[in-house]
This record gives sequence, structure tokens and C-alpha cells, in this order.
Amino acid sequence: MPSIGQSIPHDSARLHVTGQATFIDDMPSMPGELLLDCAGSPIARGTIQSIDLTAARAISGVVALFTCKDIPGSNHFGPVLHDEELLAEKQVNYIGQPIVLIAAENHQALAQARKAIKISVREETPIFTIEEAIAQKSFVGPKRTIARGNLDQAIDSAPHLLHGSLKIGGQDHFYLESQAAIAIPGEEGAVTIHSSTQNPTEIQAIVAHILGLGMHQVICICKRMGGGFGGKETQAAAPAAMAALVATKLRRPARFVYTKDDDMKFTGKRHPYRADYSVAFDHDGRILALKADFFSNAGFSLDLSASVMERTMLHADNAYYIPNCHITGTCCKTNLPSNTAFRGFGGPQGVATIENIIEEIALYLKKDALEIRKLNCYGPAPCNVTPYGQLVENNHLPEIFSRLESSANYGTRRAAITKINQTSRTHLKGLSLTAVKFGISFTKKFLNQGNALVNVYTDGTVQVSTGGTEMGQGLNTKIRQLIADEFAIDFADVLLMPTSTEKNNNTSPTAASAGTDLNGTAAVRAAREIRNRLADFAAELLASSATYIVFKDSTVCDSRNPTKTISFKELCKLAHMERINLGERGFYATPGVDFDRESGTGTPFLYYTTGCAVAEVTIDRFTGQFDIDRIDLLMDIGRSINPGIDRGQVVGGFVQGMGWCTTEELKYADTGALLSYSPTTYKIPGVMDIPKIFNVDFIDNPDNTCNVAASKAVGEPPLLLGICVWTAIKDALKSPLELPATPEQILLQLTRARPKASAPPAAAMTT
Ligand code: MTE
Ligand code: LUZ
Ligand code: MOS
Repeated sequence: MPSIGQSIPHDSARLHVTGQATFIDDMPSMPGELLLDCAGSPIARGTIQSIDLTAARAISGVVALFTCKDIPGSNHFGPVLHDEELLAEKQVNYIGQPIVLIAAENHQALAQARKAIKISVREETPIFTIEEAIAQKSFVGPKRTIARGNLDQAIDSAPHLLHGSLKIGGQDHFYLESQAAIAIPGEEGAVTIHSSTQNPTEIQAIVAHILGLGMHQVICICKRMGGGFGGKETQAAAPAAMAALVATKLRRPARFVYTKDDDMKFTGKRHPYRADYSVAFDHDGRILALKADFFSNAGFSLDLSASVMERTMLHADNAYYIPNCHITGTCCKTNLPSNTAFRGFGGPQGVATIENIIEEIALYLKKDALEIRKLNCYGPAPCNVTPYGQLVENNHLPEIFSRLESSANYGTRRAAITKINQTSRTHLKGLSLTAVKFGISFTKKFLNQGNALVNVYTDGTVQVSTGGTEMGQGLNTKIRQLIADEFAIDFADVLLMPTSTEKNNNTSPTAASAGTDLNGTAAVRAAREIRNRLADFAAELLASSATYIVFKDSTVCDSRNPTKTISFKELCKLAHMERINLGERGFYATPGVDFDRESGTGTPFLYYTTGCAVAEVTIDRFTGQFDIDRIDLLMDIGRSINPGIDRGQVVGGFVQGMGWCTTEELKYADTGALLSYSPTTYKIPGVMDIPKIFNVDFIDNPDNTCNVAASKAVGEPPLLLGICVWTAIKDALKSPLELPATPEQILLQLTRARPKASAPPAAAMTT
């Protein structure tokens, strides 16, 4: 039976729940191993005046204290620009920025040393907000534009024009395994690093750069992550480089595992945004022109902020055709940890902005927002071209809109909700259906490549190594399925090996939802080479021709004589005796993708993953608290390789997006210190917050043949559907709203709309 299409459990399902799956800090302590921590900047911005290590040195168990002076190679690194320092030299730019690296025999000595290190910093006025950064022209990376048509003319002649500004909050990744690395010294200065990273090659490169080694002297291995969500695309590098520094300097293994609190306080998050917009539209609600200026809070360095902003701008249209537009993006430099990749990668901020705009148009025209959405949805030419010039092909969005509208009984429920809102003095209901059209491919062309190593053994079992990393998303399971089917063998006879830079070179991060697309295709290509060789050999054995050889049920035969079979295992053994190569490396580069960021035009994406979701919410008029009564979700994820895993991705992604939109709020003190650095003050969705009714379905679309097994990437897109919970809240309140719509936010809007909480609902609040 083929593996593809089966809901085979995630490779770690059993191991995770029984505690057998090993994460970095589960690796047993090695003889002589040291533990690491940092003493960081006490303030958000300033110049280091003095560092006093005397007291810390005297603590028993403290083995070494390193500063920037101890770095043998370069202290400067970063994923795009080298604008970060591993250990700060003079200037510090956020609270907790590492200054002194501590290596100790035990946790107690580490904690004492961190307290005993005296760092004095001369304070400078910090910048924390987007508004402060704009006022002081504190930016990072270039300002970008994507434009088409004639904005001014379209605005001047349009019947209606609305302006607004949407404030969008950040989000903590809240992976269960904090940033972590273990480094083991090797011969002649070489080093092996076990890292919880989405990007082993970048760890390898940064460690080599910091230690002054060649990349060939550094190995980075990642067995699995306890979640990454984008947070380990770049920011696993600091602890890995610090562990490598200690390991090579002291010739002892070194382990750096952030505590949950420190991870939340000192690592980057989803970018907070401000989106200023003007939208022109006709009497029906057809969008004629959009001007959108996005500002992100990037934190102290560039990290991936320019790419994140680019994806925001490329998703400002979402599912809607906008004939005239002018979209700009500016990244603000502030004195906070550098914000980074997070599931959706800027897409959610762009999509939240346009979905908010559509709610505003509906409110203004006193129409149902769904009507406006359907009217503007991408469709046949000329309404099938994005602002950046990519054609929206094989577009199933109109079908998804109409199928979901009817399966969710949108019309009936709208009528019921309108009635309730007119009569209820205690509650307010909202209903909203939003869409997602997520572009699949890295927008940086060179990242769209993958390589894989497939080793077939003489007993017919197979090991596969790729550059892809497993973070819970099921990449390993899906690649096992692809390779099992390539050889027509049992899923159990294929294993995915830990990701290692020793096996796969120059790999891209596992990101942009393209892990299976890139690494799976590379692995299939390698396997196909081996299969072709085996087919030729089998043809000899069966006195046949390779064109007639079929692989089926762990055997091989001539299709014209199916009773005479050779087992796959026997075939591999015989092939080896005949000196046939049973190993191969496969390579894949996504064809046809190209985007010119200077002109803001091109075809950045191989295809789009699309879908819609509808949320119904009930708000308590007196407390601002809300319930999610029901979610209906319908997506096009092509031909699913593993429907069970994909469903998990969809539900998990949606709920993570819903958390961003509703309860997850980052609160800072005036000093720039994060106050909400643990689950007691930072509210992620819990199991009790899962919508009571949650209908998840997929359309049948076998046409995405441009991708492996006609599948579609699924990791990030469903997160953007969580936005429908926010628009449903906005639909209930019928007022401007910030994101996240926390109960405090909601209550604020309720009391603004109606001075007395106990007064009957105002007419303005009914449709
Ligand atoms: N699912 C789980 N369980 N854990 C994760 O860390 N990361 C998400 C998504 N799903 C993540 C996840 C992100 S940000 C991306 S880009 C994709 O998985 C990456 O994996 P893929 O490309 O193999 O889908
Ligand atoms: N990472 C990246 C990403 O470097 N480029 C991208 O386009 C991207 N998109 C989504 C998630 N991570
Ligand atoms: Mo995901 S944000 O592309 O790691």
C-alpha cells in the first residue's frame, strides 16, 4: 500500500508523549562538560564604562569568563548584515545584550557569577516605539516600494475614500524547548555543535566565522527541535557560537540552554507593526486604490527584518485584486532584542491590514463584509495579477469562498446574530469570514534549493539525510513517505537521519513552509536515480527491459509477467554484489521564481496555498471577555502527503494565529524590560481556548503538479486564518480596534461606543 496520502503518525508521536524523544538538554552530560550563561546589559542603550569580574572570578565552580577580547575570529555576525556582536564591545542596544560569557561547573556557580559581575553603562536615551523611531529617523535596511497603476488619479476620481492606521502587536514564539546548544571540541581546533536550530548551515558558518575556522572544521547537527516557529531560523546562532567558543578555548564540552524566562526576555519575536492606509472604493465596495505604509519595530539589528517586511508588502493584497496601489515598508531600529522570523513571516501583518480595511469599507457602506470580499477576490483576467505582477494561477479562492459560505451557514447565522445584537443587553456577537493566499517560496531566490543523500543498504532498508530540520511539523514523516513510495517499500524501512552539515552542505533554513517541497523533492530525485539503476539491474536478472520493470509491495517484477518477483531486499543484496551504486545525492532548485526587489516586480512564488475561515464570537458587554463559538475552515493544500499531520498543522497554525490576534500581549516597563516573560503574564491559547466547534476541511485539488506529489506547503498559511477571530470581534464592536483584541481592548471600545455599560445597545451598533 502506498504511504503517500496515509495519516502515518508523526515520527515522534510516541517518543514525545513517553518522554523518550531527546532534545538538546536531554543529552547526557559529558565528562568535563561546562555550563554557560551570560551577564548582559542592565539597560537598553548606552556605552560600557567598566566591567568588573573580580568577585565573579573568585566564585568556586566558575571556570572562565570571556569578553569580546577573547574571540579568536570575528565578533561580528548576522544572517544578512554582520551588524550584531556576539559579546558587546562598547555600545549596548537592548537590555540583556550579552557582554560577559560565563563558563562554570554547575548552575549554582553560574547564577552567582551572573549576579557578581559588575557592569557599568553610561545611559543614552533609548528608542522603543515605532513612533519614537520615525521621529528620530532611526531605521534599519532600505525603505521598499511595490506600486502599480495610478494611485493619485484613482483616489481623486473614487466615490469613497477612507484613511486609517492599524496598530499590530508582536508575539513570542513560545516553543517548548528554549534556545539550546552543546559544543564538543574536536581535533586541531575543530568543533561539533548540537543545536536546536532551523538552520544548521548558518550555525556552521557563524561558528567558523567567530572562531576563525574554515566551515569544513565545523559540524552542526540537529536531531529535532521542541518547536521553532521561525524563532530558530537565525537566533539559535548566539548560544551555539558561545558554546563553540568555550569548547574550543577550554577544550571541554560546553552546554548553553536558555531558561524560559531569559529566552522570552532576550530573544526576538514577531515584529509589531503600524500600518497607515488610504483606500478608495466604489459604491459596491470594489477597491479601486490602496495606499499602505508599513512600519515594523525591528529591534536593535537587521536580522531578517527586511525580508519580513518584503513578505508583508507581498501579502498586502491577500486574496484581493487591487488595480492601483502604492505600498511602502520601513523597518524601525529600536532598543529591543532584534525581532525575527515567526510563522507567516510578515504575511500576517499585511493580511491583517487588508482584512481590517475590508471590515472598515463594509462598516462605511453598511454592507456585509463577506460581500465586499467576494467582490474583490482574485478571479479571471484581468483580475488575476498581483500588484507585483505575478499571475494567480489555478485559483480556487472563489470556490472556497462560496463553499465555506454555504457549509458554515453564513447567511442564516448572520441574520440570527443581527437579531441577538439588537436585543441582548449582556452580549454582543460577531461573525467574519477571512481568506489567505500565502506565497510559497523564499523571496530570496538563492534560498530556494535543497539537497539530499539517500543510502540504500544491502538488506533493502534506507537512510535519508536532508538539510531539512524537524521541529514538530512532520517533515521527517513526509519525506519517509515519499521515499518509501519511490521504492515501493514499507514506511518502516525508511529512516530520516539527524540533520547534519556533514551530510548535506550549504543548506537553506527549514522555513517559508517549503521544507518538504525543497528537501522532499531533492530526496525523491536521489531515490529515483537509485531506483533507475536497480530497474536496469532487475531487467538483467529477469531477462526483461527496464521500461517493463515495476516496483510494488517491496518486490520487483516485469509487468508482463507479474508472478515472477524478486524481493526489494534480495535485489539490493544482488546489486551490491554486482558493484551497483546504492547511494545518491539529489538536488532541487525551485524553477521559475524571481523577484526584483528594486522594482518591486516579478514572480517570487512557485504557487500559493489558499483558504478561508469563518469565526463566530460572543463578547460579554460588561467584561470585554469573549468566547469563540465556532470556527469553520476550508483550505486548498493540494494532494496531502499526510492528511493527519496536515490537519495538525492547520489546527495548530490557526490557534497560534488566533492567540496573536486576541490574548498574546507583550508588555514592557518604561526601561524597555519585558514584563510579560512567562505564561503567568503572557497568555497563549490553552486547550480550553480551542473553539468549541471547529470544523476543518480541505478541497480536493490534484492540480498542483508543480510541487512534489502534487502537495502544497501547509506550515504557515493557516496561521493567517486566525485573523478571522479578530475581524469577528471587530464585526461585533463595529469600531476601530487594535491587534491583539485583548479583553481590555474590547472593553475600552465598548465603553467608548457606549458611555454607560448598562444602557441598551445603541442603534449604531446594529446592522
Ligand atoms: N509546527 C510545529 N509543530 N512546530 C514548529 O516549530 N514551525 C512552523 C511550521 N509548523 C513549526 C510548525 C513554521 S514557522 C514553518 S516555516 C514550517 O513549519 C516549517 O516546516 P515545513 O517547511 O517543513 O513546513
Ligand atoms: N525566511 C526567509 C522565511 O528567509 N525568507 C522568506 O521568504 C521566508 N518566508 C517565510 C518564512 N521564512
Ligand atoms: Mo517559518 S517563520 O518560515 O520558520
